[in-house]
Amino acid sequence: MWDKNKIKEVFEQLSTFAKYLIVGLLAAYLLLLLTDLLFLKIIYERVYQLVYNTGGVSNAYLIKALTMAVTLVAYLVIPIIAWNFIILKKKRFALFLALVYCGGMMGLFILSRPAPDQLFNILTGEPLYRYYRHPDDGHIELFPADTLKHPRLGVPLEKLTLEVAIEIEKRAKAEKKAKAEAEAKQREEMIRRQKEEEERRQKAEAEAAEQKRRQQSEISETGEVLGRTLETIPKIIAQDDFESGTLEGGTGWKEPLWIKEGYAAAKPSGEAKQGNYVCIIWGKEKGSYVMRSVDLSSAIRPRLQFWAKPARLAINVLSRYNADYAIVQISRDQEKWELVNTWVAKSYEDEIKDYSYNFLDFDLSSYAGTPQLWIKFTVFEKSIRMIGDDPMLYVDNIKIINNK
Ligand SMILES: [Ca+2]
Repeated sequence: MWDKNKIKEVFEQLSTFAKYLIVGLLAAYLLLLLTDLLFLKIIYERVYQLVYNTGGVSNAYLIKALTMAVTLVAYLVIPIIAWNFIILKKKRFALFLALVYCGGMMGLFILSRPAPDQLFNILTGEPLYRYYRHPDDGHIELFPADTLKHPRLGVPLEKLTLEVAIEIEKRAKAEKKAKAEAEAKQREEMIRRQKEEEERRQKAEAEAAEQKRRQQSEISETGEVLGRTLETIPKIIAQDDFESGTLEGGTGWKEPLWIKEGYAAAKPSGEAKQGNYVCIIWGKEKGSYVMRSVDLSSAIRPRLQFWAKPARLAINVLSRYNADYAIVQISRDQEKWELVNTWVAKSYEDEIKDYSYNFLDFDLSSYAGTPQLWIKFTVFEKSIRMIGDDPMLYVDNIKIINNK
């Protein structure tokens, strides 16, 4: 029944068909591979654009790495989705997928906003915005590319073009420049105002100082102020309270110590008027003294103030005109002396008399301007003593002050 030749012929025909089939299958497989590659490319590009648009990653290599990772995951997951969702139609899987999809879209919505200053899709060159040009001032307003009409005016929006984009850039630059100029001008204005304010303040201060100076000049009868303010003038010009326990203490004097003749010392004593030490001068016939000088060239109505008391002043038993005495003097030149105070014995009883301290407050106004004024405490022994101590003068807490 079966001709050998016929069988051979059919077999040959089948063989030819099989050849076409194999070639066809191969071609289909290649096509499938190509489609797969295209699919991969599309996913890659999409993901690249998304990653770039997030603006969070700016380095090109990082973007590529991230893109490749996401692409690979998408490439592997999409067939699983297709199999379970499209072919098997699993309901739970569909629900899960829908939820993931919604979440993913929300995430993408946030991530897919264009990077700052980005107007076009960097891969496709498609504009990311539509625009509206305001007819009054030519001002260009941008909206996301999926906004078709102006939200306030309702007019249709145009797709962004290269020309408009360049115009926007130019306008932005001009605005930036104008803003910088305005800010610089504002700064200059502020500096100028501060300067003016400072000048005004200085002028007011100078005027106030001048007024004060004038007032003080009026107060000062002798006119020693000469433009100085009272605050800068010290109250105390010189002082010594002898608490150093030596004749080298005190402040403000021209000399480092009290110049001494005869017997004198700063002594610890219960007789001190102030503190524990007092200056004691023991008299001798030609006079024992301490003296020191002070500069009054810039003093204002100066005063000499101190505490003093004599002790054991006696009268001469042979001459009623001779008696111990103590004096305080001042002088410009150590030749002409002005007497500040005198203590002199007047009776026999004076020798044993318990003298009390005197506070002496002597006006030195007529010596203001004197570059050197000497102050001298002297004790003379004029009595003839058989027994007992010399006459003495206690001096404590000497001050030369400005009487402002
Ligand atoms: Ca003292």
